[in-house]
Amino acid sequence: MKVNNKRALSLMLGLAMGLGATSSAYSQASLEDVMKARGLTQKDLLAAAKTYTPTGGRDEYLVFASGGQSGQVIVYGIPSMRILKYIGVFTPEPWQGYGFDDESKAVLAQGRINGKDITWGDTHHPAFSETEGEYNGRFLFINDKANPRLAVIDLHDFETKQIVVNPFFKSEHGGAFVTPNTEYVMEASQYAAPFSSDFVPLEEFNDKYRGGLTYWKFDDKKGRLQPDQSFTFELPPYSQDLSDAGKNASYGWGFTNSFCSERYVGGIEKGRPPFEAGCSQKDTDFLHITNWKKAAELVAAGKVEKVNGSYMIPMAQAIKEELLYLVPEPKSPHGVDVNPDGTHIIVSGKLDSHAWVYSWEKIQKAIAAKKFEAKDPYGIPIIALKDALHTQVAVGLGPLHTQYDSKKCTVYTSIYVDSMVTKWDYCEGKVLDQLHIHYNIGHLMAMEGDSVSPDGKYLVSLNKLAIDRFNPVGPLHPQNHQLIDISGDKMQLLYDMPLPLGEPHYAVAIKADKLKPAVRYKSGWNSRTDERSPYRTRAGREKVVKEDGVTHVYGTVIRSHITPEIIEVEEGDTVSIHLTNLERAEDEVHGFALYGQSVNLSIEPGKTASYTFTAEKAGVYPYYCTEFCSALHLEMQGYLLVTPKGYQAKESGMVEGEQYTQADYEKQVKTNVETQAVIDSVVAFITSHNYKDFPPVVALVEDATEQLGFADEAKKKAEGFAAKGDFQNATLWAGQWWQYQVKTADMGLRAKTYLEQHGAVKVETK
Ligand code: RUQ
Ligand code: CUA
Repeated sequence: MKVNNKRALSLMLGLAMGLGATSSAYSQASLEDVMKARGLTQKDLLAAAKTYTPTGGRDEYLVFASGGQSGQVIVYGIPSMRILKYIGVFTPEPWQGYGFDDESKAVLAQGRINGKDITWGDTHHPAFSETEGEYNGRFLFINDKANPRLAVIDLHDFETKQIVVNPFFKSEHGGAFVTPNTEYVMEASQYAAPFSSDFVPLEEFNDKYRGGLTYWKFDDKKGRLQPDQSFTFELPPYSQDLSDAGKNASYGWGFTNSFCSERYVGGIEKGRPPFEAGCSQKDTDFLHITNWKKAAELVAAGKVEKVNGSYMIPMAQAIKEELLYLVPEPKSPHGVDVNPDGTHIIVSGKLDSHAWVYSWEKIQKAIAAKKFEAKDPYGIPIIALKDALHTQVAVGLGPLHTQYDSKKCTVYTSIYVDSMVTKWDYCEGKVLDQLHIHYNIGHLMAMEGDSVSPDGKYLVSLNKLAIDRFNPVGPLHPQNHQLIDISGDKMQLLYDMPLPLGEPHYAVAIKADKLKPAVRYKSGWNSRTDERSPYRTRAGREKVVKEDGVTHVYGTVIRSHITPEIIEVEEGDTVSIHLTNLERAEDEVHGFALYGQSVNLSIEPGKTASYTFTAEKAGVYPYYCTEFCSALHLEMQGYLLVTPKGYQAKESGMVEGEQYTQADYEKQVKTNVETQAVIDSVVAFITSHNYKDFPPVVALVEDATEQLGFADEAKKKAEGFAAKGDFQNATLWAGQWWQYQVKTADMGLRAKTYLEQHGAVKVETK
């Protein structure tokens, strides 16, 4: 790749600016000077040129990273490593109104456990929806390890739509992993527990504690998981861990590994050796192989019983129906990763220095021939290692996860203890390259690495420790994601990105052009149910009505106005405020905050968001828009007046702070006439160009036209009062007329700029 010198130079200048007074680099003109001043090498410059994205530039890939204990998903771009969004999933996120508006509270409420609100999550593994094994860019799934739940995020608007709670598990880790057509999303338990919610003493661990693997049915059209069609395999209490779905050759099967198949239960308090000793005695644990396709057929045929309202396949049935097998795997394994054509499965043992490559062909042969070396204590057939293994490769100390390259047979394995990435060939069984990372890598992720056709190009190492990589910010350090160029024979470290939300366990990257996010909702939209909101309101139809004891405020927001401006309720009333954003223009979001209430709404164009509360105490409660949406954003305000019970308003009218004369009125009108001239010239420019070919401009023009309509109404009112000699009201309405003009002009100018910058051409005007 040729380095663009101009770009690199401006990058260096930009970086140097950050150094301020301590460096003279800012004023230096040549690249060489800057390099010298900042102590940069040629290699640094090359890395910079490979990642730097100039203003307005876009990334080739978008990464969706787990936000770990933040219960969120973090979205960032590759190669720039710029963070684009946090998506609230299991945790309230005030900027997005998530967990604050009624609509999203309903989503979080789906995730209650035993009736309790759980307002955080330990997210581990995001996964994209797939079609024939390719990421289709429509949905993202992510799990919560602490409280076994799965969430569905719709990539049309990057919002969480659904949370489901596992009906059997008390903890999980092996999710989310999708089958090649998103038929199912896998979720495997982690710490064994009774399937019921009763107390069962630890003495009954072997008999009553269970692991499991749920296949959640996904309805692609509805975009929701279907709990009533999902099923769970009952599994031994082996601490099932990560999973992966078979693909191509192994389509229809799933793979789940486990640790602590010793079934050791700690109890150091009772003088017993601790968990970690008891859980690492055996040289091998078990890889579980499940036939989900056949299991789904049994469910469809009505051959599987429901327990607690959910399909559950007991071990005895799974064994009898030939749905479940075990294969020994390296000691205390972690990742299990199926290769793109589904012919091989790679498992790494945290306490082994080898990655083990299994052959699906061999496994299938053993299954077909019913060739098993033994049965486990629960009667599950065990396939002998020699009948399943393709090869073992010494990759380093503490191997965890493996990602596949676009090049055949090439893989990358994260080596936790040695803090490095090992590139190796799993067909030939040889190591190709190794790269040190900083520090203690967990997962690693290649572009579209879980699909049937990985793109290679870049690898991200998701490190457990940052230690000395960034400016210290206290004992809690940022996380460190390192970007690695894998396009050549040798891996090259390009960039360190501190992530201030952790711990991001896993991430997935998709080609950015596969995503088609919306810029606005259909008007009056409940984004969480993806239906029109019953509380949607159109301009001019705002109202306050009492229905079933609830005061419903049907309001609207538009630059720079909340309607209604004054809401009056009585002490003790239940109030439900519904606000619809009337804007169509891209990025014109309004917020809503109210004194004394824990609320912030994010009302994107078209959205209707609601907030319901009890007005417990009489008083004055200002509210306002929380997004700096327009020049008069600060004036986007109002009052909720909670009157005491039985309050009677006084007769006397309102006395305004200022008195206006005919001269004031005429001065305002003069300004308005001048403003109109500006608007006319902008309109002339827009309509003389092919603006209809630019959807963002069309949206702006629609909004501007609406504002101009409001301006006209205000103008008529002003003129009416002026005719009656009421210059107080005439001046105020003339001021409002001007406000609408200003908003029109603002949108018009934005549209004009857009056209100029995007090569609009002149058209014939009649
Ligand atoms: S984890 S570092 Cu996937 Cu939860 Cu492996
Ligand atoms: Cu709307 Cu500020």
